Amino acid sequence: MVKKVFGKPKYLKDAPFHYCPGCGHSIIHRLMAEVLEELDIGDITIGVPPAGCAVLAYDYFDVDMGEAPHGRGAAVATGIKRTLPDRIVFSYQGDGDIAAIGTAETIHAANRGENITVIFVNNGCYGMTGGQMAPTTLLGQASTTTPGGRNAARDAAPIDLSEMLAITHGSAYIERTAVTSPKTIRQTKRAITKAFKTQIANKGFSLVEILSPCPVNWKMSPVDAVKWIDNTMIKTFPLKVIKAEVGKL
Ligand SMILES: Cc1ncc(C[n+]2csc(CCOP(=O)(O)OP(=O)(O)O)c2C)c(N)n1
Ligand code: SF4
Ligand SMILES: [Mg+2]
Repeated sequence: MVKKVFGKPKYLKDAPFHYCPGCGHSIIHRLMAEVLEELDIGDITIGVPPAGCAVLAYDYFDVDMGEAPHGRGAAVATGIKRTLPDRIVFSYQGDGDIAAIGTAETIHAANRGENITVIFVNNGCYGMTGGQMAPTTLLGQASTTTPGGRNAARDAAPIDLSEMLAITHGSAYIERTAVTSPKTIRQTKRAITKAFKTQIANKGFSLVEILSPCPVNWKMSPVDAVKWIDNTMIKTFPLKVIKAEVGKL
C-alpha cells in the first residue's frame, strides 16, 4: 500500500529553495521527495547532484548525497550502485550536464544496463552559467551564444538524448514529461515512481527527462515560460513513454 504525502515531504530538509521564481527544479525536487517517501526508500537512497543550478540539491534532499563533476552523474552513480548494490541511487542532471559534457558517460551507463535512475532536467539552456546554448536548445531559440537564434547549419539540430538512450541494450525505462500544469506534474510524479520501481525491480537503467521552465534565461514571465513549453518545446521534445521495462541485459 503506497502512502500519500501531505505537507513537507520527509526527505526534503526544512530549507527554502534558492531557485528563481517559476523555475522547475523546485517542483521536481518536491516530486522526487514525495516519491522517495511513498515508496519508503528514502533511508536507503543516495543522490548524485550535478554542476548546474541544482548543484546545491544536497541542501534540500534529506538523503545521502555525493556530488559529481559536471556531466559525470551516471559514472559516479554507477560507482556508488556497484559498491552498495542494496542502495537506491539516482543522479540529477541538467541538459547541459547530461547531453553535452556527460553524453559519453550517460550512453555507456545505459548500454551497460546500470541499475540506476537518472533525472534529466531539460530547460533548453545552460541555466546556471547565464543561458548559453545547450544541445537541447531549439532551432531558432535565442541564447547568449546564439543571440540570433539557433541555426541548424551552424549549430546543429537539437539532440534527442532520451531517444538515443532508448536504443541502448541496457535501458529499461525512459519517459519524457513536463512540469507545466497539475496534469503534467502528476504525470511526472508517476514517471519518477516508475523509474524508481524499475531500479527496485533490478531491471536496469531508468531515466525521466523533464521539460522544465527557466524563465530568467528565456526572458519570459513564469506563466509565459510554461506556455512556451506546452506550445513550442513539446513539438521538438514530445511527451511520451519512450521505452518501458524491456528488461535487464
Ligand atoms: C567540467 C566543467 N565544465 C564547465 C563547467 C561550468 N558549468 C557549470 S554549470 C554549467 C551549465 C549547467 O547547465 P545545465 O547542466 O543545463 O544545468 P541548469 O543550470 O540549466 O539546470 C556549466 C557549463 C563546470 N562546472 N565544469
Ligand atoms: S537560472 Fe533557470 S534553471 Fe537556474 S534557478 Fe533560475 S530559472 Fe531555474
Ligand atoms: Mg539546463
